[in-house]
Formats: sequence, C-alpha cells, structure tokens
Amino acid sequence: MDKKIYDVSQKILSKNDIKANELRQKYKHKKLYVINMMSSPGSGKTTLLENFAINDYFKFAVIEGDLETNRDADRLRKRGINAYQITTGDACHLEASMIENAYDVLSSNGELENLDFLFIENVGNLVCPASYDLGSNINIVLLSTPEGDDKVLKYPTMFMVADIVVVTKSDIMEYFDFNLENIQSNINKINPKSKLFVINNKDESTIRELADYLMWCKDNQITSKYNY
Ligand SMILES: Nc1nc2c(ncn2[C@@H]2O[C@H](COP(=O)(O)OP(=O)(O)OP(=O)(O)O)[C@@H](O)[C@H]2O)c(=O)[nH]1
Ligand SMILES: [Mg+2]
Repeated sequence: MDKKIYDVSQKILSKNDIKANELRQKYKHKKLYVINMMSSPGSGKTTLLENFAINDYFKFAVIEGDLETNRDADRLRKRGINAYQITTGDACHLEASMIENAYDVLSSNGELENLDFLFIENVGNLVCPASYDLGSNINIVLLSTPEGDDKVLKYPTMFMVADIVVVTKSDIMEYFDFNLENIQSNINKINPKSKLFVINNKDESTIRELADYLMWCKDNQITSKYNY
C-alpha cells in the first residue's frame, strides 16, 4: 500500500520536473530572471511586491497563485504591474504546467518585454510549494515575525530550498518574542548557504537592501542549486 502511494507521487513529480525544464528554456530565451516566492498565508509576499513597485527599483511582472480570487493580481495592477492570477481551486501549490499557461498568456500579450524579473507568488503554504520546481532561478522564502522563530526547524523542507530567507514584519517583532539569533542559527543548521534579510514595510531602507541584492543576483545570473 505504502509503495503504491510512493510510486504515484514519483510519477507526478517527474512530470512536473520535465515541464519545469521546458520553462527554464523559455525564461532563458527571453532573458528573464525568475524568482519563486514562498511563505505561509499572510507573511507579506504581495506587500513586498507592492513595495518594489512603489519604489520603482526595477521592472517586473508577476504570476500570482491563490486558491481563490483575483485580489493579489488586482493589488499589483493598481501599482502598474502586469500580473496574471492563477486560481488553483483546492491545490495548495503551483505546478510548472500552471506557470506555463500563465507565462504563454503574458508573453503573447507582450507583457514580458524588457523586464528585470518575473516573480511567481506561490500559494500561501509553508509545505507543498517547496516540492515543485517551477523553473525559477532562485527561491525566496518569507517568514513573518508573528509566525514564530521556531518555524525554520518545524518546516525544514521549505527552508532547505531557500536561496534567500526574508524575515518580514520586523516592526512588530518585539510583541512576538521573535528571536533573530534563533533564526540565523537554525538556518545555519539546515541551509547555511541561504542569505538572511530582515524587512518591514515601514522602513524603505530594508526593502531597498533586498531589492539591491536581487539585482546583484540577476546581474551575476545566480542560479539556485535547488532548482535542478
Ligand atoms: N506590521 C506589518 N504588517 C505587514 C508587513 N508586511 C505586510 N503586512 C501586513 O500583513 C498582511 C498580509 O500581507 P500580504 O502581503 O497580503 O501577505 P501574503 O503573503 O501576500 O498573503 P497570501 O497571498 O494570502 O499568502 C497585510 O495586512 C499586510 O498589510 C510589515 O512589514 N509590517
Ligand atoms: Mg499575497
């Protein structure tokens, strides 16, 4: 019984991996640097993208993933960003085949020209998205201070695939006994090569520091070892 379940899951993942490799070629052809953003619901993914748009650090488009509603894509369009909303229904993660459809629509509408980045905002979930390669260059994992500083060790798979870990909502850190030293030492244990940033949406300098690092990653064509 257990073996059957294992075999089926292997088959689904390898189908996704084939599609992710095709996506990688498409991104390369268009010279697009692609970033997969993952976190629990409400950690601040869309807010961070809004801040990138407001401060106009670079040019980007977004593929949004949510179970329902177009709310996040609408929020970004209001900031002048080309955004495509995927609604997954009951699927707790994005898969490469979903990204391919969204990518093809954005591309045929001419909405992927002359960009620095294509961001993929994954479905809010600290578990499943970590297992699905979307062909991205790098992965960013956000963790907000109200979620607690024990989450790196409790959800290690997600933090193991992170190239960048971003602690968000540092403005309210003191109310949640969130300890940054715990975060850094736990990341050092499971994924010492990932880089840690601490941001909040009321302090533009923290957002700019992250934006500058993303530009550096793009300029140096940094590609994640987790993205196969
Ligand atoms: N205090 C504080 N609140 C923040 C910060 N960043 C985001 N928020 C708030 O957190 C809430 C959720 O933010 P979103 O950006 O929608 O979170 P998300 O990760 O996109 O959520 P999903 O798309 O549902 O997974 C909103 O009410 C934001 O205003 C921050 O730096 N500080
Ligand atoms: Mg969002």
